Parts: sequence; C-alpha cells; structure tokens
Amino acid sequence: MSIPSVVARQPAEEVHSSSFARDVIEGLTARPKRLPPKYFYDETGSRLFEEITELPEYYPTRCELAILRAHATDMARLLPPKTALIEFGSGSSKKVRLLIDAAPAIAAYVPVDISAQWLNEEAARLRRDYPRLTVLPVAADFTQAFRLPRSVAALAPAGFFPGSTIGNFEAHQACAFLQHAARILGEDAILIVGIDLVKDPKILNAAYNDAAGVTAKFNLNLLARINRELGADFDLASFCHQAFYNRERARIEMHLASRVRQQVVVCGRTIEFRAGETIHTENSYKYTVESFGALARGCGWTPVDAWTDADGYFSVQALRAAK
Ligand code: AVJ
Repeated sequence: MSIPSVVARQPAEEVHSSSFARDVIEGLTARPKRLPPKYFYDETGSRLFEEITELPEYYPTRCELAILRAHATDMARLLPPKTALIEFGSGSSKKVRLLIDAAPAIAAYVPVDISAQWLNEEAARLRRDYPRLTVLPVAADFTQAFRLPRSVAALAPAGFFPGSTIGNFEAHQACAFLQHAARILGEDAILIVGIDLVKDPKILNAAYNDAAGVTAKFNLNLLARINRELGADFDLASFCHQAFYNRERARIEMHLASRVRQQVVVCGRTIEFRAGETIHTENSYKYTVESFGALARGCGWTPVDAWTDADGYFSVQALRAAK
C-alpha cells in the first residue's frame, strides 16, 4: 500500500474563510444571536482547548482516557482483522493510541480533520511510533461528505469519534452525522463514540466555569478570531463568558454576553447589541447511556456495548451499523 506524504487537500483556504464570513454574518444577524462552535478551533483556540482538557474541573478528557485505558481490549475484540480505523475530527492522537496499542487488527488509521498542517504532523509522529500502521490522513470537514482514501477499500472500516464532540450537535444533526457515518463506513461496521453523561449540575457547571478562566478565554477567542480574520472591531473587554446547565434540554449552554449597549462592525455590517444581550456560542448535550442508544437506534445503528468511568461521568459506546 502506498503512503501519500501529503494529504488529499479538499477545501481551499479561500472557500474556508468565506464560509466563515457567511456563517458569522448569518449567526450575528439571527435572533437570538449565535455562532457555530466549530470556529473555536483556530491555532489559539486549539491550544486553549488542550489547556481545558487538563483543568481540574474539566472531567471529560480524564474520564474518557481512563475508560479507554481500562476497556480498550474489550473494544478491540469488536474489530475485524484488517480494520481501517477512521477518526472523525482527530486533533491529538492520545486517545487513538490507546486503541491502536490494544488492537493489532487495526492495519490502517485514517484521521479526518479540517487542519491539514496538524494532520500531517500528527501522521508523521504516528508513522514513526507505529511502523507497521498505514496512516492515511484526510483533510476535510468531517460533518460534510468526504471520500475515504482508495486503499481503504481492501480493509474493514470502523469509526472512532471520541471527546463527546457529537454533543455539540442538535439531535437531528447528531442523527444526520450518524447516518452519514453509517454510509461512509458501510454495513456491519463498528463505531466507537465518546458521550458525556447527565450528572449533578454542580459538576457540569464547574467544568465550564473553571476557576483559572481558561474556558472564558476559549469562548472569547471566537470574537478575537473574528477580529483577526474578518477585520471586525469587537472590544473583548465588553463581553463576558457565560456557561450554565440547561436541565430541561440536558445541555450546557455557552454564551458571550455584551456588558453594555454597543455596536460592532463585522464585514462592513453594523451589529447592534443591547446591554446583556448574548451570542449563543455552544451547546454541549449530555445523554444517558440509554438516551444515546435510543438516538443511535433511530439513525442506522445498534448499540452493542457501553463502558463508563468509576464515577459514571462519561461513557464510551460501541455501535454496529444496522443492515
Ligand atoms: C469538544 C465539544 C466536547 O463540549 O465539553 C469545552 C468543548 N467547550 N469547554 C465540550 C468545550 C467548553 C467540548 N467538546
């Protein structure tokens, strides 16, 4: 199997930045105002998110790593020989390494991520550490249709979607993603997915309102990014971070609240803010093992197993594509 040294490039940088402008204008002219959370992750945002994962209050990453350490061999048993593991939105490879270490059946690893540079660097590190593993990075937005590398056709695809990233989606979007994953992976494929669980709101609220203020910086960086990339004039000091658990909807909501009545110019448009008005920047849905299983059943998957940490804060669930 040949190993391409450069990833198949999909979105041109220009297309990417103009869809950013379009999404920002659309969100800031909507009522209530909103911005898509996928734009948190520029270089600064990705670095801040890495910091978040190490905060004492932010339990998801620690819990998921503990689950993977304890149960990777159980997960490995579900994978057929010559598996191509496709990771949706890869970022750091810390989690997938635990799976690769436990599963000799994984012959190829296909990280799919929007950032081509990061992908190539991470791919080089993986090739160095796992000389027998074929690493085939794909630079694409995993929520959109993308093609698997040709050489994957000879292997059995399985999916890996850790981090509870699926929690950012509304139920209908999560469902659309699961159906899209079922189409890409094919009949009988296994999908291993990380899902944050419903729990005491005090623990949830603390995880998104850390004492060190890193989550606030992460949230505010979205406005800084709009200033940097779209030449807007947001005054960061006049917005503040808000995060709270919405019990009825079983989700953490993050907002940026304007401290005063003000106007901001974005892409030549004047956006008005009332004092206290917010931009809704993220939802992070929490499930039970059962509620996520029920969602999955409705969109082409059968739950086969689920593992949780000792506190029952987080889960990793295995699904099989229904025929
Ligand atoms: C990466 C979407 C799983 O929802 O916990 C962390 C993002 N936002 N702190 C989450 C996030 C604020 C994170 N996900």
